Amino acid sequence: MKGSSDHVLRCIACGEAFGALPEGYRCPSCGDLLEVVLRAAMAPEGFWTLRRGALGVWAFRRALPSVGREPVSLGEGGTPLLRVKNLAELSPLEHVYVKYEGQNPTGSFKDRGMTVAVSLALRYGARVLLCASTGNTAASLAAYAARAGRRALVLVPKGLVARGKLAQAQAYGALVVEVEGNFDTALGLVTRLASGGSGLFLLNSINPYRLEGQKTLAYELVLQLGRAPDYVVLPVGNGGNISALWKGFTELKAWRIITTLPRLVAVQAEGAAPIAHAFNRGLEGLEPVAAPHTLATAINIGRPALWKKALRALQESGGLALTVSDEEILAAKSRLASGEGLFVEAASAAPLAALYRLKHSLPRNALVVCVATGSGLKDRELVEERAPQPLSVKGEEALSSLLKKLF
Ligand code: AN7
Repeated sequence: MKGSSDHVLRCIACGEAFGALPEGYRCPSCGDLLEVVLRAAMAPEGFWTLRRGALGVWAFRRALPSVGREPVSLGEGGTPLLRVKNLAELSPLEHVYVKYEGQNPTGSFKDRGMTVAVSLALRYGARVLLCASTGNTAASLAAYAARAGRRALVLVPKGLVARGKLAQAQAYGALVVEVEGNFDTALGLVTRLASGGSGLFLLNSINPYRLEGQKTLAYELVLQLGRAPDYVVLPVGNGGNISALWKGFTELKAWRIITTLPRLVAVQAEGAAPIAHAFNRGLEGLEPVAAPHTLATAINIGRPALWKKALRALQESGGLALTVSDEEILAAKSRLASGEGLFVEAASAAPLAALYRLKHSLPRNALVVCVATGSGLKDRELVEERAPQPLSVKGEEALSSLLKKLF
């Protein structure tokens, strides 16, 4: 395998550095997670001039590992940041925004990481691209593999993934294999498959190149707001996105582009909340949830591979972690759609559900961003199962009298 000389991969525990991804994607000495450390920095002037152009992951290529060729891209990033206008129930909070990541090419934030990691996979000579997934990573990997002209293999836990996400991955030409067990079982399987010189390249977020792409979410927020937010609230599953966001913000601070850092608020579903529990217990370590369950299937993860990076992000940012029930998630999902025109998937509504709980404990003038990680078209069945029968009328007269009653 071959890396590029503009970065090293450093172990988050023992600090040992490597020129390229080692076998197994973890530190060969101590087994812990790796992170990308770039040799170059971004100058503040260079950063702020980006405000004038179109946003997107590759607008920040100077802060990304070099891919040495045209990136494998579908136009990811550059998603809208929308101010919440109509949700009066968020009062007294005055400045709540939603970063709508559902607008990415395959409908979730995963595309930010996949464009970078798949581009690097080619540099590493990958033949087959591989991941385990609760759905969105699968769809994203499949799309970028298609774009790169590579085959994709995804393992998903049987019966625990939104049907539309599987169909989407299959439409892009991926081989989708269901396995007995949960996401954690599938991730264990792919991690073993990807080692041993198999030519299978792993694209789950233990692959630190994924997080490089995903950190651009932080960059975009700062460009869109002109400053760092005070709080960023996001759903947490495997812990990749929160780690990536924190990396992005801390880089901007180190480069003196921002002067303050946000507090990160991790939201998990009650039935799958090992990170929230570990953080709130005081960081003694992770106690995995053996049989996680939530209807927000995207975040139905009991043994998050990136728990250490996620806890570090929470601790360093002075953040918060909380759990919300499936009922609260569904209620928030419905309010975002009917109140703001934002149709998000269940996991992506968890931050709003959390804000309902937190609204009296945050400063009322705090600048708060909720990350809406995926589109509502992703788990349509949740809505379809609960939708009322449409009214039905026969003829124009019946329609007129119905409308008179309603409007
Ligand atoms: C919509 O697709 O893990 O904490 O395999 O799809 O970075 O795991 C999805 C995760 C939040 C949690 N929101 O992010 C997968 C997968 C949505 C998601 C998360 C996921 P991480």
